[in-house]
Amino acid sequence: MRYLFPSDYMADPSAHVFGNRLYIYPSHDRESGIPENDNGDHFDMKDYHVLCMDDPDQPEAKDLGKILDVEDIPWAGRQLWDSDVVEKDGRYYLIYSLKDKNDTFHLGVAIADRPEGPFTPLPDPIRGSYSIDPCAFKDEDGEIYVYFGGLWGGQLQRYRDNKALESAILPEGAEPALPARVVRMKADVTQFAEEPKPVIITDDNGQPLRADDPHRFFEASWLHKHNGLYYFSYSTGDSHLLCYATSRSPYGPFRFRGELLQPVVGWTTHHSIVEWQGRTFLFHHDSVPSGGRTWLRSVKIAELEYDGEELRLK
Ligand code: FUB
Repeated sequence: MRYLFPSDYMADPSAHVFGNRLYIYPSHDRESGIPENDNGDHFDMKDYHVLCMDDPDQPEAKDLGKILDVEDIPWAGRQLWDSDVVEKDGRYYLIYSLKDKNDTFHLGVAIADRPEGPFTPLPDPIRGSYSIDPCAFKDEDGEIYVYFGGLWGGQLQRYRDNKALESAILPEGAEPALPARVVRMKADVTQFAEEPKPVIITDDNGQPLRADDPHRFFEASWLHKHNGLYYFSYSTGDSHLLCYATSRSPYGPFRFRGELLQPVVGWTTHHSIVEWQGRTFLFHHDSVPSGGRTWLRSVKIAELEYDGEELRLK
């Protein structure tokens, strides 16, 4: 494991290979002076940059500069959190998390003709979108699915059946854990094509993971496909693990398979997984370089390997 961009704080790295290059779309952490709280107000990011690499073994990633600023987004309130980019027909769609002027998270879309941007934001958030942490996955048949959701500051507990609740409900104990959501995108990649569905993660007996299971979903969805199998990976939040689960369908249900990463320094753990030049890489972050300040994180790379269907750090 090594740090990829020591000269600035970046987090939540979403990596993709477009052409011969690997692009990393991170959150751009900064010191805003807002005190740390469970609402995540201290994660007060204002813009996105894109990093790139031409070789997996190069010592550092290169910053290609700013690709979107919160001031250019008409519906913006505050806090640009995790994002992801998907390519379709030669155009690039940045799907991002942002609070509106009522302090409610939604997902937005910004479009570019090149992976390095600049990205032009659409005037409104995606209709029916809520919560945070979009992962945009393009399947082999060209369909694009977005996986999203995050608890606590990510506001997922404020929704049931895609409708806002009057007050938040967090399942407890033996109740089924709150699931991430998956939704297929319309052909123009700007709106949902259907109602989001729950991403159910089960144990070996087919039972949904319980709310008190340390392996239950919290935030940071990622989806990749290997040998026809869909791998859904995610952060467990307050138990600080990165875990994965597999399915034969992009909609799941996904069977819990194991832990990918043990807790890192810093409260959050977040990642992406990408196959590049015949190898598989984990991009993630920790807060070691900032001395443990959870809101000032640094991007890292590690190599993964398969053992049959199982995935683990190399
Ligand atoms: O970067 C802000 C938030 O922290 C992300 O959206 C979460 O996944 C966590 O990493």
